[in-house]
Amino acid sequence: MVKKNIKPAIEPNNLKSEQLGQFRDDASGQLMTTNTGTRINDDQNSLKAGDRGPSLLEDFILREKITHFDHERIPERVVHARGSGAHGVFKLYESQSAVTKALFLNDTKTETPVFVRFSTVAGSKGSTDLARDVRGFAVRFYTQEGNFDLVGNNMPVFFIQDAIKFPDLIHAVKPEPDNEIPQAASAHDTFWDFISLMPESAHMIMWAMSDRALPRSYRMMEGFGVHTFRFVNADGVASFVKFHWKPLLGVHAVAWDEAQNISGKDPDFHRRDLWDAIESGAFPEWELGVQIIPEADEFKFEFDLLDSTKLVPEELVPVQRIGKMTLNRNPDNFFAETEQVAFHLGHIVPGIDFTNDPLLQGRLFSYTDTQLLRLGGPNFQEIPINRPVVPVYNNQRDGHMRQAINSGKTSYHPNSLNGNSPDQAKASEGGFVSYNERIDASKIRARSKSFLDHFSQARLFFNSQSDPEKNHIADALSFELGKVKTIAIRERMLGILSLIDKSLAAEVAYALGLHIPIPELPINKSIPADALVEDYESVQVESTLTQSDALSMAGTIKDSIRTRKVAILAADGVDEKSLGIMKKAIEAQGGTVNIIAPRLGFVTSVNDQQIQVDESFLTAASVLFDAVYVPAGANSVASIEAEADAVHFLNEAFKHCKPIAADTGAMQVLESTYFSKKIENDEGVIVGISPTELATEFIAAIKKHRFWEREKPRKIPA
Ligand code: HDD
Repeated sequence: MVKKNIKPAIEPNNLKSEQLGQFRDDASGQLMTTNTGTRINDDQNSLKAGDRGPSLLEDFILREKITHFDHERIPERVVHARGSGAHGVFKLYESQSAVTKALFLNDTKTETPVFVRFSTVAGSKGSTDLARDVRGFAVRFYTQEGNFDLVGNNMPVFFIQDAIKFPDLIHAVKPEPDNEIPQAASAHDTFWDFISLMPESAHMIMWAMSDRALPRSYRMMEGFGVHTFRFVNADGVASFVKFHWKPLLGVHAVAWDEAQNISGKDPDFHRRDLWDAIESGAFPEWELGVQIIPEADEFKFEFDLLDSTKLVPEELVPVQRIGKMTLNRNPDNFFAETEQVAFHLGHIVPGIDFTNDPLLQGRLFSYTDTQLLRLGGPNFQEIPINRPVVPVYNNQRDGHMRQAINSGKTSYHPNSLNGNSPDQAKASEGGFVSYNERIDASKIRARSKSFLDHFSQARLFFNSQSDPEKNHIADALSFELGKVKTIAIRERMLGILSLIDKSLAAEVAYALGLHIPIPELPINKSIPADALVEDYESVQVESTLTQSDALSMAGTIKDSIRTRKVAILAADGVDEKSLGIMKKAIEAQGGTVNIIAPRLGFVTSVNDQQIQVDESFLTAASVLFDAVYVPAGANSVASIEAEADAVHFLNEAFKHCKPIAADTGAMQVLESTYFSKKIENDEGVIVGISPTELATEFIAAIKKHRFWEREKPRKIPA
């Protein structure tokens, strides 16, 4: 009888995120050594033949140091190269055992450690955070049954339906190959050339041109698993599932003009925001939501659940919030953790399974393949950030940089020399059993006809937007297509837009000075060589749902000013009471206040108090803040008014629709702005009331985030 040697699964409550930190190294108070542990006596000088002589090859310290330095870089990710990570925990509200047997979704007592990496898609590793782009939202759950990676985005749909088009999409959006221009931007010919020939991207383009592509913060974005996945319960019953992340701070955006300015003033804006929030203890939180669709309902919808260019409207299948993720610890080392983390949709646990979505299926190949190049070999799972918190036993051996010292003689299965260990786990022992899906089909290279309606959900999205959001989409398209040099591409895009919404197409055509051509269906030049055009003619479906509130950001949570940044403009002679009341009121509600003055150091108040300055007008910019306040104090007010950068600060904040408040004694500053005549009618400019009332009203305004109605009302040409 062969002896089984199966180690018990780790006890849920022993799962600690510190387990991931067992490799952490702290050099504080230590002496310097070489990599082989020899203590270094002189790290300032290379070994030479005489103090003015040539360096010697013998210098093992110099050679080791330079060699390591020469190899410091690894290839950046081919997409999502720019990112920021954080550790945290996931806590389940209620057992989901009815739909999935995944233990981390059954056990409400365990806090499952997570590591999250947010990213942009198109730009290089050092590019700006504020590009108009999709944001990656990749979450690793270190569960008691192994790692589960939910590698999603902040938009619920994707540009393409089949993974075979992914290299084309990315080649088109990346900087153009001849001159490597532009960095981190889709506003160029090759991107729109491709998109204008790919009507399946129409829905995603609406999202990418919307304010969702310009998040105020990673902490204020939704996340989506995008594909339809499968849940399987202990009885083997499967249902379809869509994953959502709902931020507790609501979903908020910046203005496009603002985004472009932030890219200059602070290209690390989102990275800094995430880092600072966690350091200050204002831990970002999201609820995990699921839309569950019984298998029997697979064909109940007007779209195909396997088509990643479609979402399941929340009105049709409500999102149930099943748990909460809290990000509570910054990485110790960017490279070791954020850069080396290797996400993969194929990192999955029993109770969760794939569907036949052709985009998902292709991804299942791509991620491991990409890690082999990026991380240099097959042992990347041994890197601390990639290790599961449960033990790993198999017969995989050797390879570059192998860390494990596998003992014993056997590295094969079956074996008798080691009691047949490690042995396979039965389903009852937690072994992963793929869902037993019946497939009866011909081998065929084709796209299902159920994938061919490309416009109804693009229209649903557009129709669900508030007026300011619609205007922003029209502006974004006018900007992006305005940067496209080839007129035929602009025109082809107008044709596509006219199939989504005629008024949108008309507004963009007006901005571009073009007429809308009659779109020819299929616009898709990418149809297979021998395909019948009729087969590919877009199947025009009119969605029965004409509007979905969940698709607009207008109705999002606006109930708190927690972690919002308020600028107070001050100079010598500031009235400390007028400044202090506001500062205290904002901080009491979790907002942060920065005093901005003509120079760094201190300002002296009207009663000779020294007030610390956080930033000068030289280092600060209104685009880095959510709101602005000008306190009273005759000399301070006069200096601010005379400071061109201060007046610009206010003008820009107004242009970007931010709340602005001024003490009655500071009105003269607002009178020097371009918006002085509009103050009376503007809900977001708070003036003319007592300091305490002012604070209350200002805080209420900050909660609303933006006063978009301030923007010019549009007249869309007929
Ligand atoms: Fe992907 C990275 C999300 C389609 C191939 N992808 C990557 C990351 C995210 C996504 C968030 C960054 C992970 C991290 O932070 O390290 N990708 C998506 C989503 C998609 C999608 C939501 C569609 C629904 N991706 C997609 C396709 C392919 C890839 C169709 C290839 C066939 N993605 C990759 C990749 C990357 C990657 C090349 C680059 C670095 C990496 O994987 O680790 O394998």
